[in-house]
Amino acid sequence: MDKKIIEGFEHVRYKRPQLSPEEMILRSEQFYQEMDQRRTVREFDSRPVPIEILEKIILTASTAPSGAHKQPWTFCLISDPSIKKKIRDAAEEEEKISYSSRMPDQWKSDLKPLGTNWEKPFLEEAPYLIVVFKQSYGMENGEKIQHYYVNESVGIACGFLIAAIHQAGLTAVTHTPSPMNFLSEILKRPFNEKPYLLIPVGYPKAETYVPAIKRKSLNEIIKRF
Ligand code: IYR
Repeated sequence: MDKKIIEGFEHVRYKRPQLSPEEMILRSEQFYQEMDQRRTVREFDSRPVPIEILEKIILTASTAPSGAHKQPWTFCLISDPSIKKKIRDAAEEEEKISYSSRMPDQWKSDLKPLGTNWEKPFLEEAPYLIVVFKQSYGMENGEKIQHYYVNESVGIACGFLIAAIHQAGLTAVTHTPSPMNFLSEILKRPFNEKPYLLIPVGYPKAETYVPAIKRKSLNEIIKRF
């Protein structure tokens, strides 16, 4: 039986191929090794990327679980150079103030090893910008739709998005200009949507360096019970 009615709602049978424990161990190891190669990259090659890849990456993000399956997200995909420039100018204006007066010294010294500053050339250099908006509530035919666990849902979708970008052979930076309401204005988003993350995507520049950071070991992050 592939379908079943439960309390008046149709359910479909869920099936996944059965893997042996050995195969599962191998696959989990391979996926970890692949994801461990992911690095945040802030320097992009301006080589174009086929848009189908970006569309598939966004579809992958949309497979994330969400509160009551409300899918409270909008992904703005930007390739228009004039919009990228507007976003860069507005982001740099905010970041300039942040780095010079809003961020405490501790924060700036914590960022020193990563080599960030107020300048954001990647906002124009990357072939695509994805701006993820969270929908605090939905709007359908002028009616408000309740959304649930919006931050959790959109955060998980962004995780899927970043994993999909890496798996496709591209790189990204999770950029959080602050404040970022300028994104709502430039992209003319409705009132129920708030900017969540700005993610430039592309190929890394031919010769790119990233900070020599280490990830915490399993023993540092796991507590067994
Ligand atoms: N939003 C600023 C500062 C910044 C903050 C953190 I926490 C980072 O991990 C990286 C940067 C910027 O984008 O430069």
